[in-house]
Amino acid sequence: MIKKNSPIPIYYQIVERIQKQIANGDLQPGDALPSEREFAEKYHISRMTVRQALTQLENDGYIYRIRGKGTFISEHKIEQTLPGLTSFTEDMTARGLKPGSHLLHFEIIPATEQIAKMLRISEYGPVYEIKRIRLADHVPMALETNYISANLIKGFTEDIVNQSIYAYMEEQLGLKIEHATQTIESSVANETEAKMLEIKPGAPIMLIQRNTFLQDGTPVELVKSTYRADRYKFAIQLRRKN
Ligand code: 16G
Repeated sequence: MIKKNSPIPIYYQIVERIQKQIANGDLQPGDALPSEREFAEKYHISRMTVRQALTQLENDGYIYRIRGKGTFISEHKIEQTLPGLTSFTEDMTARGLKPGSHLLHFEIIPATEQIAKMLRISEYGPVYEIKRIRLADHVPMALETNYISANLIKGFTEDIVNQSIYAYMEEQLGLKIEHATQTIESSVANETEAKMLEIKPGAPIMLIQRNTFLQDGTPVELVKSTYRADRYKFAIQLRRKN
């Protein structure tokens, strides 16, 4: 119940109440919330207070509004725990989602100066350029472009790269993928990205670049990914030095 004389602001009590209902499954993705007026009448509070609560929930990604239709509960964000060096296939499987890919492009190209430098191969050396839409339960989550030395990784086919690249490298080639450096930047989707990710142009995305290395230090991949910011979040473990 809403406590009017609590030191916790009323709008915040509403925020927490809705968050709790989402967490325990009483509110499911796609469920409609009552209108501002209905909320205000139900709890005997002002519409301003309701609006403040809904704005916070919207900014934090718990709900979204469609003009003329109402307010709805968002899909849960998929959390990827850093620093676990996991593959997309592992990430989705761990969450009970069906991983999938839609292969957009698969070609061996000559390495540009930058790619050659990152992969520590000679300029114009053969690299696979693999572009995939990554899906979770058939919903697009990310657009991913991998650059991988074709002299290092032999035998990629369209079939293989349409599944798990990491599984092939580890299970079929016996390679030990060990560490990676990764940067994450925020951005907005352009027309092409929006179309492929089934979001609106201008919607928030996360640009992720990963350089992955084998146990012996050999760079194995350079990956550029575009993740939907409405469906993905990254958790980072921090430890204070002592
Ligand atoms: C993840 C990695 C990507 C890697 C891919 C392999 C991020 C940001 N990127 O998407 O670097 O190439 O997994 O996935 O996490 P796969 O084994 O399912 O092909």
